[in-house]
Amino acid sequence: MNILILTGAGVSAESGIPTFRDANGLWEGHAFEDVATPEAFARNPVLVHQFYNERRRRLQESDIQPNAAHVALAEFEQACADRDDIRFLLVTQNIDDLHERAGSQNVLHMHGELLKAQCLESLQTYPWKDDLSLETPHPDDPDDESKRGYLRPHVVWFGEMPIGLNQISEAASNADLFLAIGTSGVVYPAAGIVASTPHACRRIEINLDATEASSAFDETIRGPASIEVGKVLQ
Ligand code: BV8
Repeated sequence: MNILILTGAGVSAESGIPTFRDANGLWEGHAFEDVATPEAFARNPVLVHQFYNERRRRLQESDIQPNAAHVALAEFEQACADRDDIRFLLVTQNIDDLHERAGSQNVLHMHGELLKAQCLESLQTYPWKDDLSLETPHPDDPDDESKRGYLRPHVVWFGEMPIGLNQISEAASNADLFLAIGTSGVVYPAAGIVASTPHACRRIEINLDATEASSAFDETIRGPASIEVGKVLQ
């Protein structure tokens, strides 16, 4: 039994992290595509760093905690790990660490991670909880003034190649069960995963509202992830 689960911003909504749609794709007057793109970073790195510094700080505030959906997914992963006849993969579009904080061991962040930084030169990533700026010393060479500001958020921007696409398409093409949770099915290639599952795969969508992808699913469950995910996975 091969199980593939895809989560989106809706799974973190009840933890207090606004979804992309709730923010109407706008942040302080900037369209995400104008802030979350490599061109935006080249044009205005200070603004883009500010955008992610604010989100990184907010994510680490004490009131932001995993919710029952994150916990149910972590417990389900553990139950699958104890069975050698089940292969399980959790793919998330989210850049928060709430799946990990709920206990999920093996999370594929296809759009990157807010709590990591990436070197613009080596592309190496580093765990990162602080602000980033053009003055940030390089972790491997903190005394080398010429290497300040070499770090970017380890986040996949619009127009950039998502992470793990080969692993995701391999899991999708072999899936017996595909569960999409809290995603509007707007952003590709994540939104296209459901279409690459085999005909025999059972496709279930758990989402508050109907989405652009709903018609591709065998079953659509309308309701909050914190309630519906546990019911489906039990
Ligand atoms: C790519 C990190 C090429 C950043 C994100 C023009 C130029 C370039 C590209 C494109 C273009 N036009 C189209 C594209 C493709 C583009 C795209 O899809 N654009 C959209 C806007 C049309 N995609 C890309 O650019 C991707 N890269 O195409 O590269 C390529 C492709 C393949 C192979 C080689 C090369 C890269 C996309 C990744 C962008 N980065 N995140 C950051 O976060 O700052 S995307 C970002 O928005 C999130 O990560 C997330 O993925 C997305 C939001 O989607 P959702 O997670 O679905 O969230 P949303 O708010 O939309 O929906 C939440 C849902 O939850 C709602 O339906 C709501 O009803 C529900 N909900 C709410 N509360 C609850 C709930 N459900 C249950 N319970 C609740 N309580």
